[in-house]
Amino acid sequence: MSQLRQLQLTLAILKPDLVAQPRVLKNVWTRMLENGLYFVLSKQVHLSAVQAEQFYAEHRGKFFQDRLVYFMSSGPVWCHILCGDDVIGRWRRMLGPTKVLKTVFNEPESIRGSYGLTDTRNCAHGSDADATARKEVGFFFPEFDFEEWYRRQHPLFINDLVEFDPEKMQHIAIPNT
Ligand code: 3AN
Repeated sequence: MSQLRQLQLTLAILKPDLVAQPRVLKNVWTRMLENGLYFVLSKQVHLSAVQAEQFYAEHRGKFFQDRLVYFMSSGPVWCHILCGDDVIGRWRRMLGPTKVLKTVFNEPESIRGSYGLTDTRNCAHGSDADATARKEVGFFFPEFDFEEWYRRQHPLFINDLVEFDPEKMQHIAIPNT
C-alpha cells in the first residue's frame, strides 16, 4: 500500500525579513516540523541582485520587480528542499496568500498573516507546482538529483525512518535503518 504513495518535493525560501528575526525564524521552523514537513536539504544563501532577478525572471517588467530584487538580495535567506504528502499545497497553505496586506485580515494565523510586513516582504516562498519545484530546487541546489533521491532516500522518508538533525537542518536516516 505505502509503496503506491509518492512523496512530493518542493522548494521553500525563508526570505530576508524573516531570517533577520531569529525568534520568528525559529517559530516558523517549529511550525514546519510540527506540521510534519520533512527537510531534505537546507542551506543559507545571500543572493546577489543578479541572482534574485534570475530567480524571479517571470516578474521582469512588473511594477514591483525592483523592490522584489532589492529585498531578496538585502540579506541572507534560508532555502529548504521539503518533502511530504502534497507538500507543495501544504506549504503554500501554511504560508497563506501572497498579498500580506489582505492576508493579515483574511488568514491571520498563516505565516504571512502572522509575520508578513508588506506584499513584497512576505516572509517566505513555496514552489507552485511539480515542474516549478524541479526548476527552483535546481536553481539553489544544482547538485540535487531527483531520480537518485527517489531511488535511495524516498523509501526512508515514506516509512518515516528519518529524524531531524537541528545542526544540519535536515532529516537524516535513523542509524541502523
Ligand atoms: P508567490 O510567492 O506567493 O508564489 P508570486 O510568484 O506571484 O507569489 O510573487 C513572487 C513575489 O513577488 C512575492 N512573494 C512577493 O514578494 C512579490 N510580489 C508579488 N506580487 C506583489 C505585489 N502585488 N506587490 C508587491 N510585491 C509583490
